Amino acid sequence: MINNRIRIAIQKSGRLSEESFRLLQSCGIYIKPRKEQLFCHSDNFPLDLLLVRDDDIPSMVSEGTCDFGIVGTNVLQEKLLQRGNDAKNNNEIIQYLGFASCRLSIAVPKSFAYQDITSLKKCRIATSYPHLLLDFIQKNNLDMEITTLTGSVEIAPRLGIADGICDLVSTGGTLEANNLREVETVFKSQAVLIKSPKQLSEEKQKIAKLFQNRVEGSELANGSKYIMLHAPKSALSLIVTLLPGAERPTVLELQGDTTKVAIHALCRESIFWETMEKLKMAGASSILVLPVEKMMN
Ligand code: PRT
Ligand code: ZN
Repeated sequence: MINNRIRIAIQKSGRLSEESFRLLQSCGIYIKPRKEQLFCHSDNFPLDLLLVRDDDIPSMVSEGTCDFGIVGTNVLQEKLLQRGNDAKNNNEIIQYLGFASCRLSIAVPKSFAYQDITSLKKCRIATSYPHLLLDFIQKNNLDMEITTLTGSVEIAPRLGIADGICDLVSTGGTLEANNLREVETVFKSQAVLIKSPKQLSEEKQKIAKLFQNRVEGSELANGSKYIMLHAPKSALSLIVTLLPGAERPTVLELQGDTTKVAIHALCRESIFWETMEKLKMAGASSILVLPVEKMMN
């Protein structure tokens, strides 16, 4: 039997899971994950889901067990460096997804007399990302020792097994709670959609393209807003320049008022209160900002 369904690997349980499911949902793909089930399928789109640990996602996708995967670039790049940049087996990044943003940073105890990066000379740094750290060390011509730990990296200095750590940071709360100070950023990460380098059948390619277009549309909509407002005709050109990331706006006559127009525009950026206040000062009124749910170009 020919299987014309595509397969995506997402994290079973962790910081990527909820947003990964949300993304599929925003693509109109409905999946009901059942407890303890590692394989689920969608009834309304030819897509199956494999729920795994995030560390397994890059190899599952590069080997073609899954056609797509959602993973942090920290894990993706660590695995790539570990494999030695084998170009023909590289997963392709299809879309940056903007969630699970964090940075891999070097941190030292607050008591450490840190001045600049040269203060780290001969230091022992504990990390779960030895390849990303080694890459940073080599690119910056540094001289440090790496101690690889799989978890609880932040307590390594207190235990006396390292002078500092190199770990993921998002709010900085964990570093603060462990009396550590962030001193160097090694790598910036966010979740991405990756695609297998393995060739798909023609039928699967069509489904994959459809899926990619939906993800792209969902991401475009995510960062966009639709704005509607009334403006004096005399202020039209000034008001249009104030709209952030706007494409050509639609300008409509207002019934019963020849001095004003209605402006509708799609803005590819967030619209902050400051922008609305500037629009109002320029003469705009009845300003409405609406979220955009889906988009297709
Ligand atoms: O079980 P599995 O292997 O699937 O999960 P995991 O435990 O390896 O990963 P998980 O769910 O913790 O993280 C998955 C991915 O989320 C990571 O690979 C990153 O891409 C991303 N991410 C974003 C983070 C963080 N932010 C983050 N803050 N991953 C981990 N952390 C940890 C960090 O290691 C440290 O312990 O959170 C702590 C620091 O957070 P703050 O907010 O105190 O700075
Ligand atoms: Zn993991």
